[in-house]
Amino acid sequence: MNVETLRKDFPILQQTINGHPLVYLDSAATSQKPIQVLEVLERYYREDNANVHRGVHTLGSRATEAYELAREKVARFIHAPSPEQVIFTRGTTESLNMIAYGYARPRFKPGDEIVLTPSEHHSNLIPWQQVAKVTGATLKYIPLQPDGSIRLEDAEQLITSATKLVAVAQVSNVMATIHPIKELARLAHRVGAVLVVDGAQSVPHMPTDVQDLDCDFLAFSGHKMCGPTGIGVLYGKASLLAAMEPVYFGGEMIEVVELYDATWKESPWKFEGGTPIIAGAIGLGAAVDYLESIGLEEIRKHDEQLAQYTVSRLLEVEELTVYGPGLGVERGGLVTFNLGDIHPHDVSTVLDAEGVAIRAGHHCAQPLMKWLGVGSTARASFYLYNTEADVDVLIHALQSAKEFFQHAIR
Ligand code: 7TS
Repeated sequence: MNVETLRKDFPILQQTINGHPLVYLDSAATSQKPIQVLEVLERYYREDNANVHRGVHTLGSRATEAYELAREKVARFIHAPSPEQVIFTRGTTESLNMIAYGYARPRFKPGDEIVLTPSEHHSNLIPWQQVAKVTGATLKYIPLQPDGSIRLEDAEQLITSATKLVAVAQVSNVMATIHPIKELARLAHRVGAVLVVDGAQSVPHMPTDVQDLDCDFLAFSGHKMCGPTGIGVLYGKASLLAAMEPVYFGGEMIEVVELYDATWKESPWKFEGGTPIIAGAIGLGAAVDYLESIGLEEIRKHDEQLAQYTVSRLLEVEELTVYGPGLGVERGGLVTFNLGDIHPHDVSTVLDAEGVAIRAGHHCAQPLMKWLGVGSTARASFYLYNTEADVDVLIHALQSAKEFFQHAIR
């Protein structure tokens, strides 16, 4: 993997911000898009644009073929047994809500339990809170270790015959912890519960094999993996999707409609009511092609190395706290930190003046911030186009920020 060469695929990176070359360290929020994806999107709108699954005209057939080909590509990418198990959604948030509305709400009752971790993104937390409120089910949390990991013994104790659903992010968007999905699947299945995996921060960064993981549902977003915004995926096991209710009712998802009733198509179409996200799906297919041309093993190795390098360099900065797994312990491609008692928004603003883009805030994980005992944190996150030189600029900018605020305080 030659980072210098592939950086040329990302036109957005070739600019200066506030007089400095852009150093983009916010890919956990959204990744940048290569020309290979931009060109496919433009070509689709220029040459093939039409609605899918309706007309029999040539453009309609071309658009439908391209849309369904994208589904096949995504299915292969995550090793789904069939493309019919890949539902196109707006993103991770919508995918998780669809499981909550279509699977959990009609089934759960008082006494049932939903098991989560306290580090979940709000998207994998609030839908389950709402399910609990409506159905009378109870939420249980697997306690976190200081580095954000969970102990399987704790999970085993919490996942009981009352458990109906376990929902966990494969990689935490704050702690960077990688959770043991296969083992959690085993624990969930032992008691007849389903395992929902939030793959927003894992699918873009490592090989994904849903059959090997044995997860029941997987949710992820296209925009974090070089694809466009507004497209995501819900994968489910075939039997679960067959039993699950549609969430959106309307055009395209029906079989027969009468005045007082209607029947649905099979999965995935019964879940894709209305004109689907055609260009988004085709763009995601192009993103999958792009990532596969580089190799997910390579990307994983690169992101991990860069994250480890960042942790080692951040530890050199006085008064800086790094959260998550320690140096040398496997982590996702991001590092969350705080610089003394300087507000992360101030850190981020000073860094932006030097062309460095990081995220500051609660990262849509307020319960986790409370657990960490902070209001917010700063976070640098990486992808295939980042280099050690980017990290060096970050460290230099952090040193300047520290000096700036120390002088300002005195
Ligand atoms: N789950 C995790 C673990 C995430 O990191 C995110 C987005 C989501 C779910 C929601 O994804 P969406 O595409 O539906 O919005 N995380 C972040 C982040 O860390 N910074 O900005 C968005």
